Amino acid sequence: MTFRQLFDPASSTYTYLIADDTNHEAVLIDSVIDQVARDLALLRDNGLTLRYTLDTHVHADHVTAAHAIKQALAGGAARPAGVAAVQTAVSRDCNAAGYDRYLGDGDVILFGREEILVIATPGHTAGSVSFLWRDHVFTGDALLIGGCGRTDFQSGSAEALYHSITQKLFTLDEQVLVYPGRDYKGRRVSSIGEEKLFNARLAGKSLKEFVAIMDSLGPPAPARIHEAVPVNLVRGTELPPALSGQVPREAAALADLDSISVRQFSDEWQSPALRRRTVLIDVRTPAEFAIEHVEGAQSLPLDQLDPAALMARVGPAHTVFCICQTGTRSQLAAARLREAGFAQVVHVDGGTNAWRTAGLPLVRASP
Ligand SMILES: N[C@@H](CCC(=O)N[C@@H](CS)C(=O)NCC(=O)O)C(=O)O
Ligand SMILES: [Fe+2]
Repeated sequence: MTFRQLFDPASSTYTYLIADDTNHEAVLIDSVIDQVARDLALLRDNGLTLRYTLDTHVHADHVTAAHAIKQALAGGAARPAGVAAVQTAVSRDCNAAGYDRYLGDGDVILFGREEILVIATPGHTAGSVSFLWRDHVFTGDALLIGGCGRTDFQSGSAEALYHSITQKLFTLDEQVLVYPGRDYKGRRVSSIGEEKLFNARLAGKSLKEFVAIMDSLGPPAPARIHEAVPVNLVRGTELPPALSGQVPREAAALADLDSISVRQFSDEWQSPALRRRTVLIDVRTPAEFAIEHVEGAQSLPLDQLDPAALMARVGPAHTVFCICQTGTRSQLAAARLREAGFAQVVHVDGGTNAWRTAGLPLVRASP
């Protein structure tokens, strides 16, 4: 077995390489775009065949190298018959486009004779997962050494993170080694037992205390967030030329988006006066919309969103509310609409999932 913990100094994030000894198949976890050359050299020098690039979540501070590495390897020597291509994989709850495989809790990733179990650990982002391999758990930005990821963007939730850590990660054997997605102090590895005892945010803390700690943080946004999130959501760096020109402008618009909680929006949405000067667009796929949606929402899937057509229909003075499943796609849609000249665009934080969790009514397809 080959195992490497690799560091990207610019983002202070870790990438992990695991390879099986029997057939030399490998996986990379949380690769970083600035380190593609390093990772490709490591694979080549160790005679490894990459099977998967796994992302623990949609990163906010760096661009994933998943798609670029896949592209680089596809351009290399022809694969021997029977050797599978690299697959990019991320949780389906990230709502990121362009991956080959969308993961859910309990899924298993196979390479050589090794296996990795996917554990959904939402909270830092709604789509964050951890990967359990042998006695190693790769926790991304959910559980960090002595701390945890922030919960103030990307549909993060302190409550969800508390449950993910205390009810899922902390129920693993105390000997399991914790390999985090980042560390700013050079710490490389911890264990479940150590984190249960010493983690400053979680050890001995109630949910209420943890939420109060997370609410008090107010950290500045990651320096690269407005580049990283839109790019990671839309296909790493493999953006089609038509879209790549748009990303920086969308990213700028993402910087000052307005958001509204599901409860507040549901209250305001009752008002007929508000509805006359407002439109609620649901940017999920028609299939998702058909299953359940907020009453009065109009289905306008993100990949068909034409801001100019919407403006011609409703006028630039209309307030546009955007909703999706978790609050990720709605931010992208809102940024595009802002960029196109709508004066007031608001995305509904947490999307239809948060709406349902809050016990608010949804229009459902009849069984
Ligand atoms: N200074 C960093 C901050 C990055 C940041 O906020 N990272 C998020 C994860 S995407 C986090 O939760 N960091 C944990 C921490 O700061 O303790 C940057 O600008 O990139
Ligand atoms: Fe993160």
